[in-house]
Amino acid sequence: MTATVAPHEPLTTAPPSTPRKRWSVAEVDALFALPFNDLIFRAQQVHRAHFDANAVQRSTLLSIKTGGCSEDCGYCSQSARYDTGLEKETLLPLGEVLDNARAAKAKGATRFCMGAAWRGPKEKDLAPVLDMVREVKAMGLETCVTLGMLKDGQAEQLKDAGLDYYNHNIDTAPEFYGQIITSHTLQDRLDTLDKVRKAGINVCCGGILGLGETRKSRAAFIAELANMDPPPDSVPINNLVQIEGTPLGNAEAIDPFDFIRVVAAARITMPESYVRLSAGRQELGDGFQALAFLAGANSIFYGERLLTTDNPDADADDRLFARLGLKSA
Ligand code: SAM
Ligand code: DTB
Ligand code: SF4
Repeated sequence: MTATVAPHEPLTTAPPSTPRKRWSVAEVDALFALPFNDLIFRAQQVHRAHFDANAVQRSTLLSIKTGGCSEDCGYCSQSARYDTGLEKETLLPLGEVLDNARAAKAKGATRFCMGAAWRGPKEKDLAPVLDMVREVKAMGLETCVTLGMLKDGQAEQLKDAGLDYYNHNIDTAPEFYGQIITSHTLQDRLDTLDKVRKAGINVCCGGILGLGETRKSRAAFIAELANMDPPPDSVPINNLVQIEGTPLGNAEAIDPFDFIRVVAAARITMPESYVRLSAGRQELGDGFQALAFLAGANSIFYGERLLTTDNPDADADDRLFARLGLKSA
């Protein structure tokens, strides 16, 4: 006699997993409509349920290949299409990268992020970057690179070299993307993110505010990130650094309270992700940075330079951390 299994009988004893909440654009927009204090309170509650509220992770950035990029991202100093006065450089030698990584570690950074102004790496470009990843990892730092779009197999090579994070931003709302960038599509970016995730590398993905986007577009941008399955491990929120010579060189700056609202919405919708207060921190000043930490930001770029623009000095950040009682994550 053959045993029969009832069709409804569960195949395993594991409890059914609860599906993750999907965020509609309207729901994120409703967060933006809350009174500021109510929104910050909600963000703090979520933050404290998932993280040490006084710990902030620090990553140091280095531009390993500056300028001359083929892409037309309307905010970027490194696009070859705009005259921003930036000199195109070749890939930095390994020794110089390692000197920078060593200094970043000595200063207290726990992750070292290497950025290249490429549409994506060619095979010959990737080999020296793999050496950088291997050697930086061997120093006891977490590794991150941002190299543009990846071809099949490249993410696996990076993973094998010891890469912990790949940064690749969706930058803005799906419906607004084509007004900022035309040389590649949002789908191209999503395809690379998929390759990164499948290779077992942590995803760092966020975007920029202050591009002239509407409040609704900000909501759509956050919903797009939050509905990724899983959401990015790290979510950089950049405040546009206006670069003379780019199409967005004269863009109207975002109201800093609205910037903080987006940080809070990122925290509420992506409770387990690190939310990074990224470019434009200098311009925010100490008070708004403190508000961003209160709203759930728990990561920063640390060190006097971003890629091509200035960031607060590490010593100034140390003083701010001391004044706020913040510690390293
Ligand atoms: N080429 C690679 C790419 O596009 O992914 C890596 C470098 S690119 C400069 C990384 C990110 O920096 C962009 O996606 C954007 O979010 C941010 N970024 C670039 N220029 C910026 C600016 N002027 N202000 C704020 N963020 C900026
Ligand atoms: C991210 O989201 N912000 C960083 C990092 N990822 C690579 C870059 C910010 C660049 C700011 C403008 C500049 O310095 O060129
Ligand atoms: Fe190139 Fe990246 Fe700048 Fe776009 S954001 S122009 S892809 S370096």
